[in-house]
Amino acid sequence: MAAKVDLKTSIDWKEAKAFLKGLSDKQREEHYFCRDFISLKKIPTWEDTEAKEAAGKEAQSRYEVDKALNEKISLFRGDITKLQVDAIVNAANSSLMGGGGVDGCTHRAAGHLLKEECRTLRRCETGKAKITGGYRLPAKYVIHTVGPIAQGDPSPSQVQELRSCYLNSLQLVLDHGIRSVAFPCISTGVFGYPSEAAAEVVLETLRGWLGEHKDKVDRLVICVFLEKDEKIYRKLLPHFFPLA
Ligand code: AR6
Repeated sequence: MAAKVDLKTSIDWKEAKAFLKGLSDKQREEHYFCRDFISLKKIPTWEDTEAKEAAGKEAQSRYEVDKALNEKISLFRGDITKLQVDAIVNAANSSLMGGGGVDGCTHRAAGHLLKEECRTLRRCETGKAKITGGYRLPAKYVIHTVGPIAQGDPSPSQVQELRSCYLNSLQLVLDHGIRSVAFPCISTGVFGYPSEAAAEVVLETLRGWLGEHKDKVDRLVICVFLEKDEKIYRKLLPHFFPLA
């Protein structure tokens, strides 16, 4: 067994990554940045959501009811860095060297080794995605994607770039055998993409992708941070993931 590595003081991200890979899920918990992490079991699926009663009885859905898909999607409001899922997605900038918003939170929580690994990835273009370890996060991986900067009405190419952020992240999910992944509301903070327009793109993209790949994942979590985003998703989800 590899010698124990202290993730707070280590300067070698490769060694730390190899060390974490050799640990069981239980053993990894000792290295998390927080104790109040939230396991996947504690995140209700859309099928089990307490909003079910109220959820869009009157909503005109564009899709058929599909219980299997409703069991694979969740809406969760809170800090994405606390989620014990296989991967969290980070709304990064093209330098991949950290910043504010969810990017700042992710780097603070994962610790300094995340930046060391990101440095080796060089840059990331808008709409593309790159993957690293999660280090001190409860998530094993971080998928870094760069959303479009859209102050005001997004152009057709910005819509496409936002869609690509989700699809390219999901491609990495498949490539790495990741079974659960949480997404923040990419581009809707500092990058200024209107929240409701973004949610439409996100839900259409996730519904389409899940329709094709549902057997390859256990859960896609939409992690909102702000109350206004929670309201938007509660309103729109029944249109894309109708409940019986
Ligand atoms: N957990 C979940 N969501 C969060 C968290 C958190 N801990 N913190 C913020 N959010 P933003 P962007 C939400 O600005 O618009 C950075 O400086 C937030 O409420 O983080 O893609 C990068 O380095 C919002 O809904 O990302 C880039 O330069 C969403 O995350 C730039 O910001 C996205 O807001 C990227 O801008």
